[in-house]
Amino acid sequence: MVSRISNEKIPNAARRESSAEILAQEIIERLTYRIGKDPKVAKPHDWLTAAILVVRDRITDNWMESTRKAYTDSSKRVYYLSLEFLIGRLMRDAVTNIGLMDELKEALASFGVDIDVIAELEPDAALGNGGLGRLAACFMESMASVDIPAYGYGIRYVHGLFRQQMADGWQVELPETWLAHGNPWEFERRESSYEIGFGGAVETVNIDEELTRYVWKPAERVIATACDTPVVGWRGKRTNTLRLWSAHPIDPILLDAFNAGDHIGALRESNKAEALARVLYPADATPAGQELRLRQEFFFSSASLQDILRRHLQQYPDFTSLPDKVAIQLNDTHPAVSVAELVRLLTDVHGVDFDTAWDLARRTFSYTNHTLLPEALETWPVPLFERLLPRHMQIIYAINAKILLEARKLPDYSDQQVRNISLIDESGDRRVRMGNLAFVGSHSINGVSALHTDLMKITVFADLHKLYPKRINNKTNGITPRRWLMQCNPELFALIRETIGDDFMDDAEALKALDAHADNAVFQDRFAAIKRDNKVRLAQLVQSRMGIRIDPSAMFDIQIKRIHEYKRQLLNIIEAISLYDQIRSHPELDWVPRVKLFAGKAAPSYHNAKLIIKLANDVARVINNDPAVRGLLKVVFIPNYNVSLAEIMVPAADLSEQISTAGMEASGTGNMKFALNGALTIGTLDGANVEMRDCVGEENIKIFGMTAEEVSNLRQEGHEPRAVIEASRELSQALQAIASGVFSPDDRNRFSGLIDGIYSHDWFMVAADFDAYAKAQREVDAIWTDTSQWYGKTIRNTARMGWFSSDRTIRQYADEIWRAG
Ligand code: B1N
Repeated sequence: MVSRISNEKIPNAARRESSAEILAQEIIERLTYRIGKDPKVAKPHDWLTAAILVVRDRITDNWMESTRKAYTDSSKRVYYLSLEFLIGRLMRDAVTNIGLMDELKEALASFGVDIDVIAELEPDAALGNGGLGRLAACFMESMASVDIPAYGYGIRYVHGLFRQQMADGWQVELPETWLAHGNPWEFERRESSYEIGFGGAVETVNIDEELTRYVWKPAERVIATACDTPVVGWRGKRTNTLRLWSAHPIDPILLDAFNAGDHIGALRESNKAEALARVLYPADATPAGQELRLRQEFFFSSASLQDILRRHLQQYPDFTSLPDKVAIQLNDTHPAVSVAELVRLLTDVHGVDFDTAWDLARRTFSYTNHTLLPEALETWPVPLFERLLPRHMQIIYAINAKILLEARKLPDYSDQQVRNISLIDESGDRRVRMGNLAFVGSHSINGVSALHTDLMKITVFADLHKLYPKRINNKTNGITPRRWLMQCNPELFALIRETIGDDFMDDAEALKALDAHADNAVFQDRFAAIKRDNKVRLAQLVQSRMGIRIDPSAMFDIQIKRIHEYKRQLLNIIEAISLYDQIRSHPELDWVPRVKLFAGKAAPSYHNAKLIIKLANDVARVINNDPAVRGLLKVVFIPNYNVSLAEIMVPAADLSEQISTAGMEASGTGNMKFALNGALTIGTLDGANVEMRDCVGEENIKIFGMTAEEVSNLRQEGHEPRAVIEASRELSQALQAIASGVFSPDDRNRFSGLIDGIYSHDWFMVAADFDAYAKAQREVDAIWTDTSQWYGKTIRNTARMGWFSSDRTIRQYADEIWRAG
């Protein structure tokens, strides 16, 4: 095992006395008095819990200090509202950040406990679906690391994202139970509880001629209770709070009903309340439009805002200073109902007049858009919205009236444009447009990559952009280099440190210094040896989990992300089939041995995505059992992709697949993780790939395929995929093989829907981009064959990816949007 980051090398002034012996004593103390276990009979889980309690207690002083300081300095606080936080395991993160890894390891070893073994027992907190949720987690770590007083607000789901199992190659979803052994990280805050209402009616009280007050009388009420997890920044500089809400009934049991013998009915309220925080919607950029989802959105928005206003009033006399002391970032439209809720709380509860409340709200909120996919843009049927949130519906109408009036004043604004910016979509059954609500309620609207931001201005928000031309701005996503380099790739981290010193640990852009070593043969050998070790580790995982042997000297070609048609796993699979055909036709040629690895979950209701998983597994079975390509090609779909699996797969990749249809992936963040860990990217000019090319240099990334503009033009002109397919022998053969049941002899028509889609409309440009992709893959093979060229490029990727640190992203948010920190 490589030495992890040690204490003496990472000074931490605020740290207590912390030799291994002292930590060992503390562990025994927690084991005995908090867990109630005799060390002689303690199970691995007990040791993990004891270790976490020690770490947590160590963080707590700093946590209180951070909270106090924000108060005494009257600092502006940042609130990140997100329905998802995909945090993964926390122990390694916390321990590295406070610089206690070596001591903790030694302390546990003195009891015969291996830290790597117990660390694996920590459940992966999967309170998110994919990129959006993982970004929120990276941001939490970076906000603490760059010393910004911040709170994350979300829901404490009892069940996070489902566990994926394969049954005969099909995805099967099983419930995930991350809380089964309790959660030693969190503190329940019973005193921070708020009532959340639903339904009912609005009463009007006429105070005088001029003034009317509105009182919402909800029909249902539940209690939101806070649960806090500390988030410690790099070098323990600051510790922020992730505050997740759980839901409880006001009356745990309806005694009247119980006494009347209705034992089930007595619990109905309780079950209904607890359903709110029961499960994460497994939708990633796919529609989740059900009533429970809107309830979840309002539940956590309202609880968070009540908490924010309470904290503000504790410190300041009134709300005039709200925008100066509070910045609320809306992570996509999921918390957009907050705009109406803040106006309601300020007016109806705190007596602020409507215009002032609206002005305060707009100066306090900012909104991040994460997707342009029309099916992912949230809208709610007006009748549902009105029934669940009658007062909010009134407020939305009032806001809409203001906005539409403003728009009408623009001279060259058409009726159609006015209809487009309305908060109500009237084109069919009337719906509330959450994107427009978030936009008009915010002073800043940002996209997550340069291309995505440009596209926002000419697509979904074109007409709002015209009305408010200064509001849209870009904040290209980032990743935390602590988790995605230091922790997941300790050997590479140690090599970099030895080669260029420690500066990059506090400023990822200092990785640039590695550039000077990119062509050095000795350095290349060491870099390559580390990559190999990481590949061996992944190969062992594949062998032990799936019984499949893969050769670490082959090129590891990896695509890991949610399964979605626009991400084009299908393009990758079809290319694998085509390669398989070519190897069999020309066994005499020098093929580069490849292992194509996939992992990712499909939304349970997304038919085609599930079919793509089945196809990957069917193709894998045929290829992996064919002696003709033995040693040259393997295809593996690893089940149950999650953050912990990513931490093993990312450092083991030679080739990173970032091949979405241009214009459809808002940013991507996996792309950044791979390149930072020394993989070559094969990708389209989509999302942040564009900026990655600018940073690493176009000779160090393999870009192929149509641009976003070309995609848009071709769609407008009318794409004729059939002609394209007929012109490509490789593509037609691969498609015919799938369509004729070569990979599904038990059900020949299994994939006809998928293939028909490509022939008939090819919306995702799989056919249109196929030849360019296949050619790019063969060019990648050629680079691979020249080892020094390969490592020259991949080392330069590591060296030049520093800008994609989420510390940089967060500094930009802080300087340009929040004006905090
Ligand atoms: O957000 C990531 C981006 O890097 C990805 O490109 C983008 O696809 C992802 C509804 C979403 N966009 N939209 C979602 C998630 C859950 C849900 O219920 C939409 N996720 C993204 C970070 O910016």
